[in-house]
Formats: sequence, C-alpha cells, structure tokens
Amino acid sequence: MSQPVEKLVRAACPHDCPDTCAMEVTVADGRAVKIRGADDLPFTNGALCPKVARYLERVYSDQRLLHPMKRVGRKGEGRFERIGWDEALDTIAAKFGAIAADDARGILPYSYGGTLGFVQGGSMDFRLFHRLGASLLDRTICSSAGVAGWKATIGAMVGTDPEALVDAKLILIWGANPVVSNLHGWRYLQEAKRRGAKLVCIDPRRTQTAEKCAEHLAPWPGTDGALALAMMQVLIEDDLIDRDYIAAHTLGFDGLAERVKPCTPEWAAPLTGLSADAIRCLAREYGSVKPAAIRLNYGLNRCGGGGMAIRNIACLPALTGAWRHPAGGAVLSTSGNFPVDQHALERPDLYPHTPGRPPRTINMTTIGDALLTADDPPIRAIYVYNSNPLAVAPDNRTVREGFAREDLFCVVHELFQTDTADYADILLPATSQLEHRDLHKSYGHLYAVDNQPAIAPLGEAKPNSEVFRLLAARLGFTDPALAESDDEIVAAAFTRRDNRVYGFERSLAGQGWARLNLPRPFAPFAKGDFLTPSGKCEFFSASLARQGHDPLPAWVPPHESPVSNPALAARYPLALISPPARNFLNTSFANLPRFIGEERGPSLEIHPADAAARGIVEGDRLRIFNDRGAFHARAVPTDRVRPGLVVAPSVWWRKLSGDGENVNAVTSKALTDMGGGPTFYDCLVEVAKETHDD
Ligand SMILES: Nc1nc2c(c(=O)[nH]1)N[C@H]1C(S)=C(S)[C@@H](COP(=O)(O)OP(=O)(O)OC[C@H]3O[C@@H](n4cnc5c(=O)[nH]c(N)nc54)[C@H](O)[C@@H]3O)O[C@H]1N2
Ligand SMILES: Nc1nc2c(c(=O)[nH]1)N[C@H]1C(S)=C(S)[C@@H](COP(=O)(O)OP(=O)(O)OC[C@H]3O[C@@H](n4cnc5c(=O)[nH]c(N)nc54)[C@H](O)[C@@H]3O)O[C@H]1N2
Ligand SMILES: [Mo]
Repeated sequence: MSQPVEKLVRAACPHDCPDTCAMEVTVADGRAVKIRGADDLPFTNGALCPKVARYLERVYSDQRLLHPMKRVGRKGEGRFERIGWDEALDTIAAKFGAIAADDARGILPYSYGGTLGFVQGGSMDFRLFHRLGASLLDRTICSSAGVAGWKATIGAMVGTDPEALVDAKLILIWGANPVVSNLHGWRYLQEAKRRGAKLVCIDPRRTQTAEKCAEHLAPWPGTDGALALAMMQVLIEDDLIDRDYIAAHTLGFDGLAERVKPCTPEWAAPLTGLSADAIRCLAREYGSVKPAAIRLNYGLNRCGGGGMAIRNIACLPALTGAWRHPAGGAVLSTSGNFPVDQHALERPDLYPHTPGRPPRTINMTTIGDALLTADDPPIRAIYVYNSNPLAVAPDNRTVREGFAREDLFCVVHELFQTDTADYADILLPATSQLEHRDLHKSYGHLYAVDNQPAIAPLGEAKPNSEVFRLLAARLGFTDPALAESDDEIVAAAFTRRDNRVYGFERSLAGQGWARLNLPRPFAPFAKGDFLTPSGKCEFFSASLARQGHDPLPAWVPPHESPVSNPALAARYPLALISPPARNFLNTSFANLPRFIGEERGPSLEIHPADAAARGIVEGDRLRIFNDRGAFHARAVPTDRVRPGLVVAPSVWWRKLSGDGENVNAVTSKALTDMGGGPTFYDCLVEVAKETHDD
C-alpha cells in the first residue's frame, strides 16, 4: 500500500475575532487531517483557541449543508427539498431581475461576520449588489458606536500596537474579556504582567480576565462614559496632565476642562456604582504610572451611550501624554492601519444612478422593522450570507415577523441550517474556510494573513464569491469586475502604492502572512499626527457638532437603568448583559455537540442575594423576561456578578435552546447615541423561577 500524499496548506482563521490567526492545515489524500496555529506568525504563536483548534469538526460536521434546496414547508418550519444549482440560481436571478425591473432597492443584501475575508465578505458581494442598485446595508451590529466615538476623537481605527503592550507598566483592560474573546492578545498582557505591569480590569462582571488582574472595578453596564469623565476631572485637578503634549497635539482642551469640572468622582460614584475613592485612585494611578495603556474592546459600546463612552476614554491618553511611548496610549482596533483599497474591492461606481431613486440604506440592527415597515419601496427580497440575524439581531420577535412575511423572497447561503436558514425560500450550501481562497487583515494586530484552499468543496458547496459571479452572469451583467477571479480580488485588496505594504506580496506568497511595513517600535501618535480633520486629538469635534452631537465629551446614560428610567426599573430591576460564551463565536460553533456540551445549555449568572430573594437555587430553570419577550436558562448563583446584574453567556441558537428563544428575545432595538449601533447590554429584565412548563 502506498503512503497517503500529505501536503501542508497555509490558511487564515476567518472568524470575527481580533486575533486573525495564521493556520497550517495538513491534507492527506484530499482530506484535512490536522489543523494548528502557525509557529512563525508571532501573534498566533503556534496555538489556536479552543474553538478553532477543533475546526475540522465544523468542516466535516454531519450538519453541513451539501446541496441547494428550496422550501417546501411554511416559513420558519425548516422543511426543504433538494434542487440543483441551475434551478436555484435561475430562480434567484428571475426574482431579482423582476424586482430590479421595477425598483432594485427592493432587494437587500444582509451579511456580517461569518468570515472577515476580503474575497468572501467584502468584494464580489458588494460589486453585484451595487451593480443591481440594491438597497445598501449599514453594518452596525457589532462596533459602529465605538468606531464613531473613536474616529471622532482619534480619526481612524489606529492605536497602540498590541504587541508593544508588553512594555506597559499599567494596563486598563476596559470592556474587554481577552481570555475569552482575544486569547492571543491576552498572551501579551500576561507578558506585561510578568515584566511588572499592573493589570486593572473594568467590567461589570468578574470575568476570567478580571480574576487574573491585580484589580477589578465593576461599574454598572453603560456607565463607563461617566467613569472616564471623572478620571479626566481628577487628572486635571491634580495636574497629572502633559501640558506640552496637550498644547501641541490636541484641540479644545479649555472646553474639556470646563466640561469635566463638575464631573467629580463623587458625581460619578452613584452613576457607576463604584466608590469615589476607587475612581480617584484609578485616575491618580493612570496619571502617574508610565507607560500606561488602555486595551479597549467593544463590550462597552453596546449601550445607549456607547459611542460617547469610547470617545471619553479615547481622550485619556492625550491628556496624560501616554501616546508618547509605544507601550502607552490606547487600542480599540488596529484595522485602520491596513491600506485597504475599498473602492477597488467594492466598486461603488457600478451603482446605477437613476433619477428619482437615490440609494437607500437599511440599518441591519433593526432589520425586523425594515422588513415590516420600509416602503418606497418595500423590501421584497433579502439575500443573507455570513450572518444569522434570526438569532443575533436584537428584539427578535420583530425580526421573526419580518422574515415570516409570505411575500418576502429570502435567499440564505450557509454552511448550516441556522435559525435564519429555516426562513429561506432558497437555501444554498456554502464552503468553509478550508474550501476557498481568501485574504485577511486584522483588527487586533498588524499582520495580513493569506488563506489558500486546502481541500475541495464538500458536496456541492460553493464559495460566496463564486455564487455572486454566477448570479451576475445570469443577470446579464458583463462588467469585467463581476467576473474577476478570487486571486484577482486578493491582488486588488491593498493599495499597492502605499509603502505600508512594501514587500508585502512576496511575503504573503512565501510564508502566508506579512507584517505591515510600519516602524518598530510603532508609536502612532507620539508626535501627534492624529488622523482627524485637524490632525490633533479632538477633545472638541466640529464633525460631531455638525451631526447634531455634543462636540465635547459628555455623559450619555444608558436607555434602561434605575437612574434613566426608574419606572421601568421598578418592574424590571435587573440589568442583563449577554457577552460571548467561551466556546461559541456569536452563533458559530453553537450547533456542534462538543461546544454545546462544554457550555451545558443556556445559563444565567445571578448574585446569590438576588437568587435568594426569588427563591432560586443552583440549577433551577429560570424565566427571564421583560415587555419585549422571554427566554429560559439554568440558574447559576455566583458572586461574579453584583446584586442587580445578571449575565447570560451567548449567543445560543434559538431552536437549540429548548424553548425556541434566546437572549435576543429580551434585548432592545433602541440604538446607540452614535453610529446606529445595537444596545444588547442595555437591557432591564426580571427573573423568575419556572414553576411548571410555560
Ligand atoms: N470566544 C469568543 N470570542 C469572540 C467572540 C465570541 O462570540 N466568542 N466574538 C467576537 C466578536 S464578534 C467580538 S465583537 C468580540 C467581542 O469581544 P469584546 O469586544 O471583548 O466584547 P464582549 O465580550 O461582548 O465584552 C467584553 C466584556 O465587556 C463587558 N461589558 C459588558 N458591558 C459593559 C459595560 O457597559 N462596560 C464595561 N466596562 N464592560 C462591559 C462584558 O462583561 C465582557 O466581559 O470578540 C470576538 N471574539
Ligand atoms: N445578545 C447578544 N447578541 C449579539 C451579541 C452579543 O454579545 N449579545 N454580539 C453581537 C455581535 S458583536 C456580532 S458581531 C453579531 C454577529 O452576528 P453574525 O455575524 O451573524 O455572526 P454568527 O452568528 O457567527 O453568524 C455567522 C454565520 O455565517 C456563516 N458563515 C461562515 N462562513 C461563511 C461563508 O464563507 N459563507 C456564508 N455564506 N456563510 C458563512 C456561519 O455558518 C454563521 O451561521 O452578533 C451580535 N449579537
Ligand atoms: Mo462583533
């Protein structure tokens, strides 16, 4: 017998995570037999997270969709019959063609973070829907509030190099849980700790990250903006600020100083639930220890004031001059360092400009409302890929009603039969990352990572890009941009003339990854050069003023809290947050037996005092409810949460949750102050022990 022929293929983890790992896939006789983190990319460092280390279970899961299907049952029932690709594509093209003949804005693409690759999530899809003249989608569901607040202050999604954090002496881990959602970034924070840094975690819940920090501050959800204002008040009053840096590189200091004068720690204490002493100590420590860094993540941008909270925090390192040191400053995302050629990838110029029909944009967060109420024109067709809105969008009763519309033509392109797939008229099988070509930037480090196909598509699965090319041809579009190959898309992704990608292509082709050609050490704002219109860190933002926002840092309270809405809090006294479960990635992996087993069913952390007051003990089945809806979970009494806070690790598939509901039955569709983002963690509920089946 001959030995199987083995080959090693370089790949990239496609998931929506800051770490964007480089992977090595071992393929024997056409089958992927092993997957591991690449040793040579420093950030990946030879290791994968517990989910992606088991990626082959996802690729070869017996739940994979392997051929196109059409609906035979009612919407949402999930009954389908196998059809061929020709029938599937002809049906879609005929529908889209008919709608476009009338008004193409009746067609809506819907996608988010299934893969973050340029090829499968940010090119051919945009080109086709642009060419059609379809409605545009505002992709708000994760980070748009934080991005808006950060950009208004700093100018672009650029900050401290996460690898440089090893040399910081104080690190505030703020609204982030790196042990769970940025595992490779956590390694650098631990290294800083070994070298003597103090780690402080600011999170309403005592997470696995908080446990490993020297200090944990637990503010109420949605109150970080007040905490940051009070820190600024102390820094200015105690003269812990860098006056030279402020004079040279910031805009609007006098207005800021005036604004924060009344925002003392005593003012912030009742809002945040922290003691004035703790706030004052934190500010003094932040102002004295150098270099001091802030590792933000998007956990704190999911509340009513999420944009302003990020903006207030982004002001801190300019006040103290912490940006002077490569290990100082702050980082929310590194994605703005990559010179992505958005125009070449997405080709907005293909959009046909028809008089009287301006492009229309739909906010993905409120997709239910859009499906139910948009007119001029109504949404007649939706094409979902890289996303699972029936499970991940807030207030999902309306989302379900919208997708249940009999007159809505719904296409879902998926690897699995998700909650959303159950509503499809045509359900298409998608390839996994091992079966297609792609290229990735990162939002948590400075490396681009290449992905070569390792194995042939399973069954009749096709990559997103391929399906959009086939549809373009069927719709009669002859633009060369709609026929480009995946390799051509990869070649167009970065602006070649930009010297940040100098030597890039050779490196990508050779080792499968490349670091941006940025100086080492990289201290982006040591000498100012902010990416704002003024080139300064904008304490005062004229662009925010023009959009009708407060131009200065301000306190924007959550929509739902005892302070903002006492009447609501009287009926629903518990604040609920639903951050990622360790073994899931949003709803990805949440259908695979291993990971469901690890998480042991939907659970709710509740303080023992709140549990006792409701007669709840460990393991009880709980009903969690408010005016929007209800879901069920197992009681986990724990002092990881303070009295008044409950935590539902997420995001579970609705149909795998026992009662057909998940946490988004109770979350709100109210939007953030900036960026039109969701407010998942701004949600009041009540909890009751389930007495019998209801
Ligand atoms: N294992 C795993 N990793 C993931 C994901 C996943 O689902 N699972 N999701 C990926 C995605 S899409 C994203 S966007 C990121 C998300 O990762 P992060 O941006 O880190 O966001 P979360 O984990 O939602 O929240 C981080 C922490 O913020 C806390 N938090 C909640 N509300 C507040 C608040 O108001 N103030 C403060 N200070 N803290 C608050 C939560 O308790 C949580 O511990 O992670 C990515 N990585
Ligand atoms: N309550 C609550 N809700 C939340 C959050 C929360 O913390 N709490 N987090 C929010 C956040 S941060 C985010 S980013 C969103 C995430 O929401 P989504 O971006 O919708 O993320 P997933 O649930 O992982 O769904 C992605 C889907 O894409 C599919 N997919 C993967 N690769 C491909 C591909 O190549 N082609 C196609 N066609 N499909 C593919 C996967 O199988 C998966 O079903 O959820 C949000 N919802
Ligand atoms: Mo996200």
